[in-house]
Amino acid sequence: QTIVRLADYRPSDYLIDRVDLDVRLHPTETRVTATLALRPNPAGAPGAPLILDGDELTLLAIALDGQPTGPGAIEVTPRALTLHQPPQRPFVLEIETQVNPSANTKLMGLYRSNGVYCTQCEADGFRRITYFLDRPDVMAVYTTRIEGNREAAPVLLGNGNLVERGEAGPERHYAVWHDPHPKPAYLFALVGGRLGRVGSRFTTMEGRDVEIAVYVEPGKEGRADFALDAVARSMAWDERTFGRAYDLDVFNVVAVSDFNMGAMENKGLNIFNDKYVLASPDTATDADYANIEAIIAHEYFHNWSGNRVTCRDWFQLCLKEGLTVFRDQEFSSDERSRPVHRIAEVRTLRARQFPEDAGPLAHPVRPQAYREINNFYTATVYEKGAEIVRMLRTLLGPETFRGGMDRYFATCDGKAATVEDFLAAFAAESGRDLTAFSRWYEQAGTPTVAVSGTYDPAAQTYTLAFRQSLPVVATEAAAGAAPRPLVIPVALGLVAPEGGSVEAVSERVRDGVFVLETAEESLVFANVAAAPVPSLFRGFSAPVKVEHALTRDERLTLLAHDGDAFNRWQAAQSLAMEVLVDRAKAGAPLKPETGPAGAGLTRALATFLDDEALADPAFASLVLTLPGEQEVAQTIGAEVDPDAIWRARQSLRMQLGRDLGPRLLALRDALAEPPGAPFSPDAASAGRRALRNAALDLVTAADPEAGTALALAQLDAATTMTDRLAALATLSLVPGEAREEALARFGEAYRHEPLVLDKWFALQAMIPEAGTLARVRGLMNHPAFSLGNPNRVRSLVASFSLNNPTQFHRPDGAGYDLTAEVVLALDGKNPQVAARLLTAFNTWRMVESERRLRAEAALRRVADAPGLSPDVSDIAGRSLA
Ligand code: B3K
Ligand code: ZN
Repeated sequence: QTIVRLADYRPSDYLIDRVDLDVRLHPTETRVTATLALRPNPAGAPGAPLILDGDELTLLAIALDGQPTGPGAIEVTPRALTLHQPPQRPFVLEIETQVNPSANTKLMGLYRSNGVYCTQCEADGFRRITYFLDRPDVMAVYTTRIEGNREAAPVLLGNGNLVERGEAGPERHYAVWHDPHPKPAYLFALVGGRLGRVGSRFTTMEGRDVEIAVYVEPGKEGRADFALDAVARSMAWDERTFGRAYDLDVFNVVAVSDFNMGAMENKGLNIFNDKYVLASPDTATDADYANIEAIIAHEYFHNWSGNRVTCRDWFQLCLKEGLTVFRDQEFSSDERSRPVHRIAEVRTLRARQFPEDAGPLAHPVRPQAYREINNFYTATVYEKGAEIVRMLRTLLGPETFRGGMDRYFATCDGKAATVEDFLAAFAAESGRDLTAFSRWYEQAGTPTVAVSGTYDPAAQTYTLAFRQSLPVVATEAAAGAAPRPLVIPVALGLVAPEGGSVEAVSERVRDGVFVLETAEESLVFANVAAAPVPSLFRGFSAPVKVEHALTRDERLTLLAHDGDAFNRWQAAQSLAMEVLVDRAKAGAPLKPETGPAGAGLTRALATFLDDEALADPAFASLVLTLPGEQEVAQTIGAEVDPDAIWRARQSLRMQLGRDLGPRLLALRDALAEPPGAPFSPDAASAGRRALRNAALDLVTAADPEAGTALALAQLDAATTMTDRLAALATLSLVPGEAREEALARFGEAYRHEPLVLDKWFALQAMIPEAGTLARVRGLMNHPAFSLGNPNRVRSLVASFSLNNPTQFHRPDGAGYDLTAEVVLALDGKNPQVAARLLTAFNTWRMVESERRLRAEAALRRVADAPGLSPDVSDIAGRSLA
């Protein structure tokens, strides 16, 4: 397996200006005729052979400028078609290939999902449709003629605008689509199938009348309205917020049920995992609605950040992904609650990206080398990439940031750009040197910032001393190079011990932000009348771990009085974390404890609930949610015992449920929906449901019997999937007949709803009990389960391996074995999904030694298996390195 390095980038020797595709859809013998208008690239090597990428293609015919190629002129290998002496002037290659969409279980290239023909080309799937220069810096104008059976594929969709359609014989018809915007091959898409449609129109700020449509499985049109509306809201938001308008006459979204990831931003034809399109109150939870809105927005926003400005090479992936995640996060914050959304973002970052950055798969936001690019669609590239963009805005201020974005779009429109191009736009706009800032893209690992505060009553000064340290991460390209200090924006404020903010000044603080640029720095505030409590990294202003010596009382002050909602939540989290880490390290048996730490936290939460829960239930539900098991494991860092963490967390939940019980029950009543109230997925309604269900969860932890009764009643009365699933989740944690019956009834009721069964699979896979392993094995034989469908694998197996720490890390190693077994069984079918599942082993070095040995053995078994895909062998190799 060859390694690709950023340092080796060279422009393509040839360019392709126009692509005419003629695709004749057939279940097993689809024929593709590609007419490519090529020319030598002035920036390439003159006279070089033309090497077109290909993968699992059957070559039927090839012609150069209308003539058959002479003997020896071309050479075909499994992964390439080489033209040895291409003309050194513009020329046309016509290539006819055949592919088998029904046999395509990798779900890359052209495949069939439930009978629907669809494509996935990012990162390198276009080469599975035709021979091509399959790299993002080769951009062409595409015209696609799609022909298919009228019965089986009445709907034929392509990129761009529809220019022609008609009959093609007795049973067949065709459609011609033209996309005027030059694009890389990874943005190509087509769809052919029997699909239902909902549509609307949107007039852009430039006066363009756009037809928007969402295509779904026939009969499910009613579940597509929310996604359709989210498209229009995304279009309006991007105009308002970034001045970006849509640039084609149609915007189509198609939902398919077999999809390797969430969705794909193909130009004018976004293809989605149906999980992120279909929603109805009866089948989708509030979290589903929020995800749908966010992913619709994300893919739509790519139209500018990704499509109009694309990436020069795959090392620049964060250029489109980090930026677009930042944009979708801003959208959700504007459409919903900003502080609540920020907390959700940080929870994801800490649960997914921090472990990645601390484990064997750590890599810089812009990697310097890869073996399999599909393994780099990671939390680091996406989520940490978004944090870098957010820091840039914090450093430059919102106006300059917006100016920089405008400049980036203006200078890079129609180009395949780099991270350097992106930063250059902001440097030019702000007049600042962003060289040191750019290290965020190059250095892997989560920085730690240690802060200590000293008050000098005589001088009336308050000093904050900062020290940043970066882990040394050995990556493929930079083996253990010493990390250099990062530019870290610290949004901060000082809080008076009795509440209220301290108006202290320091010339190093501008608009509430101090910029830490060196390894160690001190910040002095003058005229401080009494010792304040520092509120640091407000809004989580940098993706770092903070070590500061705040006392418990100081944190309680922040929880009660900080003007920054994020840091109020953070104060509660850090109080809880301290208790959890202490208890986990002590390995205490399971009982609700009444230590002073626990009691202090409970009292503070009681006051908080009394004063504020009804005013902002969504925020309150987050304050009540303890740090997750993975986060506790990260904080402990080494020799982790997942069972001890679970017990610690469970004991604190029991304690909170017991001490806050009456309040929590009162809140449930106060927040009950009036009977017959219409459903709304909006953030406020969702927040009320979230707090009611968080209360149910804690009450049940303390009193399983009473909780079971409440949950059963809720299950019966529920009018939303959110409430029904929350009740079932609560029941799933209480062993016994009630649970088994409720699970059986739910499974029966939704047996024809795969997306709902996914939730049912996931719940059962996450039960923290030894019986879960057998349960998961059993469910793998359920008629609705299939290794061929990525959603099923993710909901059942990945939920077990990635979201059930005690059972994945079973002391006997059986959780590791199951995961390894499924990875190997899946690898031959769908390497991308198999590789993703294998990342569950990311934390294997952190667990205590007996588990570690078993995890390593399972990983080795995978690594040593014959005939591994590049995807799985890359993850296995790096995990063991
Ligand atoms: N760009 C796609 C991800 C493609 C993943 C390829 N393995 C979806 C997105 O981030 O919008
Ligand atoms: Zn994306």
